[in-house]
Amino acid sequence: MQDPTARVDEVSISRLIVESFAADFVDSLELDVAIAGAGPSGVTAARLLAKQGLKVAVFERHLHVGGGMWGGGMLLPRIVIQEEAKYLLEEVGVNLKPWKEGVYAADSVETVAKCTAAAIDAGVRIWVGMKVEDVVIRENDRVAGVVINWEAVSIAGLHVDPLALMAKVVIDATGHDSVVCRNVVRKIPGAELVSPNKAVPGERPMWAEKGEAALVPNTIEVYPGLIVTGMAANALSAQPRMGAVFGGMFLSGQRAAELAAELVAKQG
Ligand code: 48F
Repeated sequence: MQDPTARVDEVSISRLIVESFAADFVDSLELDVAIAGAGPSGVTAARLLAKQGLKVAVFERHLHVGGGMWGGGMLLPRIVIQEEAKYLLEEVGVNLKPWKEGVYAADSVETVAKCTAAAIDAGVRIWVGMKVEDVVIRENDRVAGVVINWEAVSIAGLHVDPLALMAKVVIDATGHDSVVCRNVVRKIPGAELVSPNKAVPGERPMWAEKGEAALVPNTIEVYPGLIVTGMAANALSAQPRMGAVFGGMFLSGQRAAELAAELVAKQG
């Protein structure tokens, strides 16, 4: 019998990696929906859109997905989920432990793993180590895609031009920093987001219940072609942070998916 290790010489390993990456990445250059950030809101939006047959990719600047979920509350790996969001976790197989009426505990590692796996199984491509650094615009300054670069390039401070790809809709799921929205405000003169002073005011101090309640109503098309979800939505509307309670993040991701699907359908 042939030695199976004989097939994996250095050149064939390198060729497989480059060719396999190139084929999948080229397929991500024209998307229905591009999502910046692989936290709970971004991954949930991605999964629900891909389930409807839309072509979706998530760009995550870190090498790991999951955003703020891993560390639970102060490194204790548990997150809190409310009744309203329970089904979004149960449908991906997360085990929820009832704590008191309408409130559940979830293992943060299990939640990240299962939400991510379900998104990939639904057809989402997740590109890690890639940072969304800008948007592409078209007529009337409509957001029409994203500009990406390696996060490692930013860390090294190298002057390297980015790549860009087109998307019918872009979702800012970058969490507290609202990176995509900030770029739009900074670069498009007169760009008017939800905030009355046209800026991104950032989140307010903690008020768990108020912050949670604000997440879904603040999940909107904030600029033509750009939807904001998760903590980015609260930061844009100067709403409070909420700590390790996550139901609102998953529900905001679901709302972002509904809005994005409507926008994609309008564009045909
Ligand atoms: O922060 P994050 O988990 O965002 P989220 O979905 O959820 C917020 C909660 O985790 C938590 C909270 C709950 O109480 O307040 O913070 O709103 O995930 C955001 C992801 O976006 C990535 C970042 O590394 C993280 O994984 N990210 C940030 N900037 C960029 C980015 C960027 N420019 N390009 C790509 N990814």
